[in-house]
Amino acid sequence: EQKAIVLDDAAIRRGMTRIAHEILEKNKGVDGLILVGIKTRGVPLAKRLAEKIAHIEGVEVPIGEVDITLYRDDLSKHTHQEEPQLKGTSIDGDLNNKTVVLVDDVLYTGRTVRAAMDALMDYGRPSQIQLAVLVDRGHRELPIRADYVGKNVPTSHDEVIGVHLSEIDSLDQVGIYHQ
Ligand code: 3GP
Ligand code: 5GP
Ligand code: MG
Repeated sequence: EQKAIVLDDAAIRRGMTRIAHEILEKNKGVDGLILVGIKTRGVPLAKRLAEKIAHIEGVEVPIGEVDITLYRDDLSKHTHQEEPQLKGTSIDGDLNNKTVVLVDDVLYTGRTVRAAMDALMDYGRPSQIQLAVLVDRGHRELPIRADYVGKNVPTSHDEVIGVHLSEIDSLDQVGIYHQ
């Protein structure tokens, strides 16, 4: 049951535009940059960032993806259960000396990001890994933080963030839901 809309389509668009600018500012351009989306919804977000960067800077930034599955029945209670498992990675070329920006829709315990970073290490030694998320809902269980955040949405454990992206869900909207 939806409690509130936290980002509408315009707010998502503005947040992604801001993050694209922040990525360019922090990295002083696009040299050695690669965007890696975490499936499912991190992938269209990475593509959107690449499009915005291409528009701003006139350069196409490469994109990769990692697929990480969470083993659990109750999505909101995966805490203290099994670690997320790697299903697949698709990255063209090696990551040696690259700056990788991992992109995901929601950051929660940090375990998915930890698993994604682990997967990246098989592709070389990036000079840096950064993290961009549309929503940070808090409740970290690992020392992981995002470099770029669309919106911080403090949640209780019985609330979930619903992320709808037009590429997958036919509308752009982020809401807060009661379990
Ligand atoms: P995504 O793969 O598109 O990001 O985790 C699997 C999917 O379930 C995710 O989709 C995520 O959006 C959705 N989901 C909804 N609520 C939760 C939650 O509380 N925890 C997790 N891990 N995923 C959730
Ligand atoms: P973490 O591993 O940090 O606990 O959870 C991050 C992953 O789980 C993200 O890929 C994200 O898609 C998903 N996730 C965790 N909590 C939520 C949530 O409240 N809503 C949505 N949509 N996804 C979530
Ligand atoms: Mg996700």
